[in-house]
Amino acid sequence: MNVARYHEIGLGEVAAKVAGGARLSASDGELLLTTPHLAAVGALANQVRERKHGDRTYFIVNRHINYTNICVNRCRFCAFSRPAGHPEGYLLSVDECVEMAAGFRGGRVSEFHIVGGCHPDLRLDYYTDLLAALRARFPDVHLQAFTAVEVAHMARVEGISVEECLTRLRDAGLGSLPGGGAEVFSPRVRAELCPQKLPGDDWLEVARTAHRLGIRTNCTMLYGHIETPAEVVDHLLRLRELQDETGGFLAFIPLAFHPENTSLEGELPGPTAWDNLRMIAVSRLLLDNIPHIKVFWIMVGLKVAEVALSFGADDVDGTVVEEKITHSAGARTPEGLTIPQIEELIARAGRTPVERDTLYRVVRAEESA
Ligand code: V47
Ligand code: SF4
Repeated sequence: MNVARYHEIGLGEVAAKVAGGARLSASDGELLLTTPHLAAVGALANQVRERKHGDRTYFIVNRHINYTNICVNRCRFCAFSRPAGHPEGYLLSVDECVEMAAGFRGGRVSEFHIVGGCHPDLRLDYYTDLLAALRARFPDVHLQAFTAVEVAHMARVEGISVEECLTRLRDAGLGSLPGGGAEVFSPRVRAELCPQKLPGDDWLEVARTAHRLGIRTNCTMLYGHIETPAEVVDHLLRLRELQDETGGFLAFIPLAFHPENTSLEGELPGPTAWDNLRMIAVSRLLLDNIPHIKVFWIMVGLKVAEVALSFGADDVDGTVVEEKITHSAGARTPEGLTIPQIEELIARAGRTPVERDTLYRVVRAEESA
């Protein structure tokens, strides 16, 4: 798309900033979220994506372990959790988690992604025993475990600071934190959808503390519900500010809301493919200091994931195998992909698959295979 065309559709100033590598403002962000010219927004994001990563598209061989669905929070958008005492509530013992992980070990795995609800009674020993047992059994597998929300919850139950809690988790084997629980930082959205959840400021503070301790983390935003463009921009810019301060975020993952089986089913339809592509593109453009934008294929579907690789995304997450959070909420995607399937998805989109580890070190690239 040429410069004159960007001017014609009102994106001339933003296009000039993107071409010159200048930082975009909040009002640029709102413009990108509201312009009808999605293809232009995608083309701008693709410029940044290719400048940073060329054709390279990352994936990881990982497995998800959801140790409990029992949660004190009861977020309105969640179909996964159950209150304590509910017949469908479950809590896996440490041995059961290790057994599950061992069952996954048919092939090579480089990461276990471990998240669950905020269980009312579990003490810190459970979490540290779980990490230590997995580390002892699978010393070469990175443990990406517990969102900032879970960490703050376990620190509160244990009566210790978040710093102390993270230190003990790290000493037991924690490698990094996944990015969940951020939702939208806006107090209005949180009051409406997840009033009991950790406030946005506190989520950022847990991430700040983790980064100070040398623990890398991801970050996310749940979109496609009641958020406004201004609230999306505010969320992204607060992440960008923290990244300027710490440099600790590895990747940003926009999470597409799935309404089925939640209390919002029938009230909200969830995002369209158009919304999904726009959110990938806008996050690539605003988050100039976060290295990777991940399209979580489980949430947006395989076809949108392919297109997203030309709208700013450079990572498709992983093989996963068993996914409960989005599938409880009606996702129609498979629960996992094999390595050849994920490589094919990336190749079909005209990109080069690169298998990475959690910290984005290259495990295997097609060029060198
Ligand atoms: O924190 C809950 C969200 C998150 C729904 O860090 C929902 O690499 C959609 O954070 N529809 C968990 N989303 C998943 C997550 C994640 C996923 C993949 C990779 C990474 C990473 C992180 O899912 C929760 C919440 O924000 N969520 N319910 C729902 N109905
Ligand atoms: Fe609990 Fe997380 Fe579900 Fe909220 S989204 S109810 S914190 S499991």
